[in-house]
Amino acid sequence: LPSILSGAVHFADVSFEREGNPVLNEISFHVDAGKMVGIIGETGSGKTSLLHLIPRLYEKNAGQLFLDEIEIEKMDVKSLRGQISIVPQEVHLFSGTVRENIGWGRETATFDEIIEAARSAQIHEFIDSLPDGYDTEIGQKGIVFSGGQKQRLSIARALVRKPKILLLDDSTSALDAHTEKRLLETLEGLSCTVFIVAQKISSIQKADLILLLHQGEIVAQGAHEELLQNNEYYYNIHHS
Ligand code: DUT
Ligand code: MG
Repeated sequence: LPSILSGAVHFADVSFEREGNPVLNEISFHVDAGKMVGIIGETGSGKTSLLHLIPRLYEKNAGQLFLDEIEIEKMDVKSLRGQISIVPQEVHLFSGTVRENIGWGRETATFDEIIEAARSAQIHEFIDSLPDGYDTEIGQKGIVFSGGQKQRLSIARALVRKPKILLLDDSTSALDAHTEKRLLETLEGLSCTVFIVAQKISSIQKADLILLLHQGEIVAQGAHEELLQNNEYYYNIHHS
């Protein structure tokens, strides 16, 4: 069924395993449309796996996953993926112009839409400062982007698709604190539910909902202040 999502996400006891090994265990949370979810947890705790379940890049083994009130299995996969953008943990740029790299996957995007996405991703000024601007070649024959520039280009590529759900997998780790803050403020202003996987609490402390993962389980969830007061484990990582 093709349906236009508002962006609400609901996990009900979702479990996921790979080759018989449990990766996520009975994950439950709810986020309303347009809100921001922060996910933290040590390496291997299941953050990437959790994100991948939403556009069905991975298939859960148990539980229910609803977008709005619809179970994801009841939706057309193409329509589902058309409304969800994921910025993968490993950024892939290809040989081609900056403009082509941002428009990749959405060939109908106009130049104005590409610029708007780049502005939101805090990369427009940098692109504009290049001698060839958006026509600059990336890759072996062209310029080499820094880690943080690649991350922002990759976020612009996700935004140009105008998603209802945006999944950022450790996509701000190479940004300085000031740029990251401006990016998050811009994302807050979009009518889009945003999931941000991060390594530092400072990257996600303004999120409406924070999920703390540990060995595939949510060991704490709530807003920053609430978690600081009520969860010793969260308090300890914040102060470590
Ligand atoms: N896993 C596999 N095969 C895969 C992907 C993951 O066995 O292709 C396992 C490894 C790990 C668990 O799933 O024990 C969770 O991995 P995930 O990549 O979801 O963890 P993460 O929290 O994203 O780790 P990192 O912070 O290193 O990105
Ligand atoms: Mg990961």
